[in-house]
Amino acid sequence: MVEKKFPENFWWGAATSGPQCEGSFNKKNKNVFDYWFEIEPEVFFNGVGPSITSNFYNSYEEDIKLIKQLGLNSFRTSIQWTRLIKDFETLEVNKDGAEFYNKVIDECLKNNIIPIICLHHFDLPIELYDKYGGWESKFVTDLYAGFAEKCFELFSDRVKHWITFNEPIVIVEGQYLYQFHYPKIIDGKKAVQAAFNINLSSAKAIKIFKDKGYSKGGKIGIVVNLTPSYARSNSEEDEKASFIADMFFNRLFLDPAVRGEFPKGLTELLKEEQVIWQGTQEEIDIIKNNRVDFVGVNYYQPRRIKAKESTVDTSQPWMPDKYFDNYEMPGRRMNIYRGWEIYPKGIYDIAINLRDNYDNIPWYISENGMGVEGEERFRNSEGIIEDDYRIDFIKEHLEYLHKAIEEGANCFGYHLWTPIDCWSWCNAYKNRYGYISLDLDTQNKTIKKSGYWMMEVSKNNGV
Ligand code: BGP
Repeated sequence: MVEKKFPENFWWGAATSGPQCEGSFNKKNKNVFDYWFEIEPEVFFNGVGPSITSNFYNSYEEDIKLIKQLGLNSFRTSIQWTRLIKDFETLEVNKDGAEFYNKVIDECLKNNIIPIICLHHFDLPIELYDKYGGWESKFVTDLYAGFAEKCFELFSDRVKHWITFNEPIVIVEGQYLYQFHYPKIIDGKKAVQAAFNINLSSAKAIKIFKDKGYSKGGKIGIVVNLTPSYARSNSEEDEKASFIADMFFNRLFLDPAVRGEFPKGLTELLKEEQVIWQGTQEEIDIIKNNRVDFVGVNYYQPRRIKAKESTVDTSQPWMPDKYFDNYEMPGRRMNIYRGWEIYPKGIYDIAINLRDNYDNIPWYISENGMGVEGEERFRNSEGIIEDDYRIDFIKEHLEYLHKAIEEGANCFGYHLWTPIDCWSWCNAYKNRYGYISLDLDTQNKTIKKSGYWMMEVSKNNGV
């Protein structure tokens, strides 16, 4: 029995990215991960790099058919800057790259699947880091805008939903704070400048999209990973710490994208610390005047925060962690494979926050999911992986999402990460997320129990 119906035309879908499903196969230029694997392969789980990943480059037709078979009506992937563009400054296009993305888009449309195309999924060209310092550089914001324009020019006759960046705060955290993306720098001031420049890049792409008429019949948004910030207690100190963490990790991108401005409290704090970004009035106006049409929200885990207890080493460069400590709440429910807390109510809290504080902007869940190691042990005699834990995980999140929609949240879809098991950066193929399993040796793809379950959910438009 279907107890919870979702709105008409709800997006049932799944998301992946170019670097993670098609990898570097037949690519002429390298991104930061391609390069990092070349110099430090041992960092990547079992030494598996981005060369073929899930073979989407060669098997996109079969893969899109499988996605169709799940009953999904929408699919997000990304265009790799390093695949499409041969020369980042003249914007000379690599013909193979353009042809590949044309075929992927056409195949989606042939199968009645809405393609949602992202322009940046952690995949900065290494050349732009080496020459200009990557996101630290204003010049790179123009190169990115040029790349975005090229994508609109080539594909916007068919692609009607664009995403400027996936999880921009993760780029900042990974590259400049916590060392999980190359170049693994620890430098809060550079992190802050990169955050400003990525916001500016996104706004520049939106400006081109709107000014040059690509927005006719199309929409553009950003995907942010929101980690609702929960204070350990309602003491003033814990609440303040949690408020600051929220400004840095959530609102640093959400606010400029939707409201056109940075949170005041955050800019004041960064000024006081003398780590505020360099930004001209003209740049601030570009951000202000070029906001997103919709938001994609990736939700995996909450952020639990307590007032700072450890001492801050003032001889070290400034870090946002100066104001808070992470809090390990006793009894929290964990996904032990990924080390992330499972907290389905977080999705409800996000929905209500967007409803009440962000003008109820249209949004969708662009990623949610559960990465599990060693799923082969759950394969039954008929060859199907019985991933009941994933079904439970999705169901619980959908229930909270449904409740929020009933209460007026403007959510128009739910995408799982990911349709087919794909490459997880440094974790490579350790944890599997898909509705469809991948045998890495044979590249065989088989639908999991959760995939069969999703067929019913999408058919019934509800759980
Ligand atoms: C998000 C990213 C995805 C994906 C997912 C799962 O942060 O947008 O690219 O990888 O998380 O995380 P992971 O692969 O690190 O387990």
